[in-house]
Amino acid sequence: MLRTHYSRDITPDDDGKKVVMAGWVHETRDLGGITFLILRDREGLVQVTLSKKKTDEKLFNLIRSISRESVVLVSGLVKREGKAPNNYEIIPSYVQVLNKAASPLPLDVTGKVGADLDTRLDSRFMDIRRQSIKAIFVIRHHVLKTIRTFLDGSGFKEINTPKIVATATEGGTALFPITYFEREAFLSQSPQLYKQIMMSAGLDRVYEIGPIFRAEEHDTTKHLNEVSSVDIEASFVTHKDVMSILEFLIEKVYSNVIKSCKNELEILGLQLSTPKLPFKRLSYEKAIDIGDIEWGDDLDTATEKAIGEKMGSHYFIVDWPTETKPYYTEPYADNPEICKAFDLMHPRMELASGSQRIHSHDLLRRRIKAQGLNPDGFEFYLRAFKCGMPPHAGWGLGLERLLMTMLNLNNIREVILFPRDRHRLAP
Ligand code: AMO
Repeated sequence: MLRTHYSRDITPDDDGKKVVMAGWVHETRDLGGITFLILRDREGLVQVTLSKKKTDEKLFNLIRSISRESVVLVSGLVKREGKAPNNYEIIPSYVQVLNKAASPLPLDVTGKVGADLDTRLDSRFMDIRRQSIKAIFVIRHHVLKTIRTFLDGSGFKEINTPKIVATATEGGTALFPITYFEREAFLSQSPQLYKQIMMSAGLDRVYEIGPIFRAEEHDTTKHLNEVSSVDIEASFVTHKDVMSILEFLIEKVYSNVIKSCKNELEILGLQLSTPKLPFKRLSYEKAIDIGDIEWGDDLDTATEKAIGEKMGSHYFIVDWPTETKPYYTEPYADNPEICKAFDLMHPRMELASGSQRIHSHDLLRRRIKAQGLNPDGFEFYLRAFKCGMPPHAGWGLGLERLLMTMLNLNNIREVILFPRDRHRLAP
């Protein structure tokens, strides 16, 4: 390893210690007799101080002329210094330029010069060098880690299902067709059918964290064409059980981010509080009353906003009209007009949807037909229902929506490294 310490690993008590640090030249400040090189690594900033009198002339001149964002290695002694970031500085004995950065740069990493989102996304590698942007992805890492730990602890096994598929899963949602040798195939809209098949396989509780592809032509601040989805499916449970799992998970994600990401939240200027459990349950019937829309209508953005303002915090919408939900959703036996489906809502938008699934082969086949789909295309899926399919339920949660609402960001593109949207296919 080239470095011995990250900037955060050092404290003023390390005064006199010899360290090797590596990173980017954030800034240089030339005060004549003294030059400060502000070195940046993933964890923060460190001040490297060179005095003209005490430094080798060649080294002093090299640092004065070094271009911003060049990559350097600094070897030197730690010195307690109250005026420096984190109250210490480095007195270097050796500086090596590992790679010189071109100038001018496409973005200003210090954040003094603003840039619009498109420019930032075009140069994402530079954008993420900014501490406030990097903080989002450190938090994203902690959210994913929390989800995995929580689901592992609740008896779920992580699975991976194919992303190249032959059938639509979510009915109305548009598909991306691809050429698969001589045949037409699609990018997967959801692991739905495969996670259900795993219930017949007896894995009992599964989860997947992976991409889903939606070809909808949305160009909004909350839609992407490639989304990171957290999916679960569980056997011998009801939709109410998986709703509890979902709300406990959301609570855990918030509380773990508050605990593990203090520094990142401070950089982002955020004070998070954990949402209170249990989340309120609002029936679809009451929701359309608040939103002033018709039975059978989907909730548009304005309606979601109106209801969200009234609800104030996370909530579930339950008991949806059967016709509005996918074929795999189980209708109530005593009132088949409505079904055992739920959406998890943040006051700003939908975060997740799920349901009790139909586990009867015959009913499922009828529902596929009733939605105008051809059951022949679903044979690989229907077969699993003929040979011992337990009752089961599950949900899919949009990771980017969870993050953007938690971090109070306006645009979903802020929380994904390389967004895919209507206009963006690179980088
Ligand atoms: P659904 O289609 O509601 O359900 O998707 C689940 C969640 O995924 C997120 N999401 C999106 N986020 C950003 N941009 C998009 N274009 C987008 N599309 C979906 C949302 C949404 O709530 N198979 C079911 C889940 C299940 O029942 O298990 C499904 O895919 O946060």
